Amino acid sequence: MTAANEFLNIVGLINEAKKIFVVGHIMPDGDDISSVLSLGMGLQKLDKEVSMAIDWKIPSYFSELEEVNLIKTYEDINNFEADLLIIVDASSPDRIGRFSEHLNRLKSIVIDHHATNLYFGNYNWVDPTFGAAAQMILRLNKALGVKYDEKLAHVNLMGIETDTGFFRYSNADERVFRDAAELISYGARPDKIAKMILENKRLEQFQLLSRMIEKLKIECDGLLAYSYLSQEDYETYNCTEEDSGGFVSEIRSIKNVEVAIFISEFEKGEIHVSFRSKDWFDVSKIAVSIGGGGHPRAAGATLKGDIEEVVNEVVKITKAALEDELK
Ligand SMILES: [Mn+2]
Repeated sequence: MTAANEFLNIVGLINEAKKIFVVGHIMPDGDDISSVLSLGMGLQKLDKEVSMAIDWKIPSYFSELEEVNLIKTYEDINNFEADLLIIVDASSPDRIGRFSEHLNRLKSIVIDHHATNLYFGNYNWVDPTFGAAAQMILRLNKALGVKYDEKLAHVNLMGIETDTGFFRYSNADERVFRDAAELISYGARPDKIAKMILENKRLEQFQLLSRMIEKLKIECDGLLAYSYLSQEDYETYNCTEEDSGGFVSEIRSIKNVEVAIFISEFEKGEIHVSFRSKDWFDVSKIAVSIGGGGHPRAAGATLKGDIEEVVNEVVKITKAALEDELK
């Protein structure tokens, strides 16, 4: 099945469906929230009955965007019946949290741009050439005949802007700029998105950042940099996981660093590993090898165990892979 055929199948299925359930991934980022909202709001314009949901708390800096209130939690939803379950920006069933319970029961569509996608829906439109899942939603909405207004364009642009690192990463290709320009022509405001996400930090976040920098270590002649925060660190600075959202990118921003790792313990024994690379090292392979997924330049995994042990193990695996590449 080619991606183009699968796209046409999906358009047909959505046209036929009346009640549609749109689900994003746990630890939602800007692209995920944007994709859920853009698809959900688009389908509402077509008079579909839509539920939008994510099994995770939405980071508070997104709350400036009033549309995020449309996204329900697992607990909010008491009727899971739908003609279609559409999953966006998620590469594997565990990424949708408890909503994965409905995978075998409802007809499901997966729309994603992660090369590590497991094709876990009944229909899967997966295309890693897109910088953001939100670009795929733009195409889907247009194929469905959705008319864009300012609000829809604005939430749709958020995913493209955030997943390309505000148009700085290598995935910010010509198509990204064309899609962004189109959404801006409908009224989206890239400056407002950047301000909401980049210039909206709590003071406690800076104290947590300083703790992260204290614990920073450099290996492999400066090519690998990593740090971690334990549950105690978060407690000390009165912070939650959302406060450390950009830390892995801060680590990558160090001169000559190719691979950055940031490891955080949100809950005791529940550990999230984030990988980033700058130019050539494929971090998605490391992430997959420890049960996660992602892109060559940005990937992650969630593990259970003792934080210090996880840090040692993850650094050991990454060092070995990096040294192997350098041979
Ligand atoms: Mn994405």
